[in-house]
Amino acid sequence: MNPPDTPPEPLRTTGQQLRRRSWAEPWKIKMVEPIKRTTPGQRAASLRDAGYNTFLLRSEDVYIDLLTDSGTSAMSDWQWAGIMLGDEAYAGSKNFYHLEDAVRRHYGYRHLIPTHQGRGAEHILSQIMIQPGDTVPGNMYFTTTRYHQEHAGARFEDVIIDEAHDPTSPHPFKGDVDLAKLERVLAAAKRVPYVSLAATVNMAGGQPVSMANARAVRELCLRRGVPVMLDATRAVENAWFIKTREPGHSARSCAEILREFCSYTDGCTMSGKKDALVNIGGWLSLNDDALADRARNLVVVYEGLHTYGGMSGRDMEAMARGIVESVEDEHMRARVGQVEYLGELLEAYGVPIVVPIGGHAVYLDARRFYPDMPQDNFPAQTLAAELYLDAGVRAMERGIVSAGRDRATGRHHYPKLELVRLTIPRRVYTQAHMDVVAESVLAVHQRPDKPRGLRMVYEPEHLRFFQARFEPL
Ligand code: P61
Repeated sequence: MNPPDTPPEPLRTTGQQLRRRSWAEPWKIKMVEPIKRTTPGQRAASLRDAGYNTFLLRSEDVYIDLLTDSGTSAMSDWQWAGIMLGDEAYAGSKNFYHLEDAVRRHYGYRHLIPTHQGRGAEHILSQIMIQPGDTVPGNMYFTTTRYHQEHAGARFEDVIIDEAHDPTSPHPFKGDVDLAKLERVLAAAKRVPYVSLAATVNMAGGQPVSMANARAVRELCLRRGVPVMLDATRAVENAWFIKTREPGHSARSCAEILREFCSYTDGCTMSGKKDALVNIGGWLSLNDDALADRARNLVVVYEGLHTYGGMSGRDMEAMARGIVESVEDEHMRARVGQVEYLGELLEAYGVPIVVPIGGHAVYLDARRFYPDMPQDNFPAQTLAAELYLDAGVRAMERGIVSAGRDRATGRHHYPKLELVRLTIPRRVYTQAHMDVVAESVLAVHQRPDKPRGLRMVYEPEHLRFFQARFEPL
């Protein structure tokens, strides 16, 4: 073992110098869940049955499941122990107060309204703040967030920096708001109920917002009297990027950074299924007393009593404990480090991915996989299907299918980004799984015979990507 201050010797293998890693995951595995491989024939049949939509596959037919990091985390023994301490009282469960304490301590907001998951919080927030005809500016849309804003009568305006729409731009904070764009929207709109600020912007590739930008958005909005509402779903991952990329923050803890970041906002919606390391749960936080009263009033209509909001006592306990674990620097280093490992492997293989590598996922650039395929043939949907066929790896389309249709014109939105997301569940897969994924992506990338694409044969009315069906062209 090296004394703590001695830099480790680089490892030498046959002529190569390898970077020596001084850290590994800060946990060991206590329980395993078997997964099984499938044959090419089985995968072809499963994909056909699923209408070439990875959301419609049965999970038992998947080998390595990178559909999402949502609700797919492995809980710790401390969280599982908390499950046994569930207080299932209808009202005033002690676990609610533990959760309230954890959210106040780590996110800093005054009021906590629990919800069954993130979109439950988005629904309540949109209903209490938005009036028909409003405009909601935000740093790139997210599917459910925009859905609830539009459902309440608002129009969403994208005010993210241009670099976010360019998968090759190495900008370290591609989640940043373009302040000039925001100024223009604030000046032109009839009414802006709030600015919707998302941490580590999902649709841009898991790209973070800098502390400086959050502060600047706050100052601009204060001058205009407009509140800022955070989508805190992956705000701890955002804090890790601030720590590692933004000058002046390297000596601070993720926990400290998170508190400061949230302090520039007036409330948040949260899907606890991501950062907070649980399989279900979410919340709405607000600082304003009157607004919180309205939210508590509405939560009983759609979610449940204001002290459980659709969660059981044990779920709230697991989430309270998950929050505490999620802000640990060592956890975040391993979490984001694993995503980076897969991304760097793919880069080394010459596979076109979104750079910089995101916090929760590596995003493949389907346009560069299939440069001749028109966007109307759904390149990212096609690539996700091809990946599944190759080795049973399940990924998610994040392109034209996810973007849906413009409510006013009924035409497809044509997003600049046509991506496939390889999303890494927290504390679930090993480095060997990542190696297999990278090899499969490489095989698909190198295949000389390119598919022609897909056509949509069934299109649901709401959030179509979840249940749409396709056929190969
Ligand atoms: C995901 F294909 N994300 O990334 P809920 N905000 C943000 C999210 O990432 C998020 C929610 C709010 C999911 C699940 C999912 O188009 C999709 O707890 C930044 O899922 O309700 C969820 O939180 C909503 C997958 C959601 C999708 C929508 O995989």
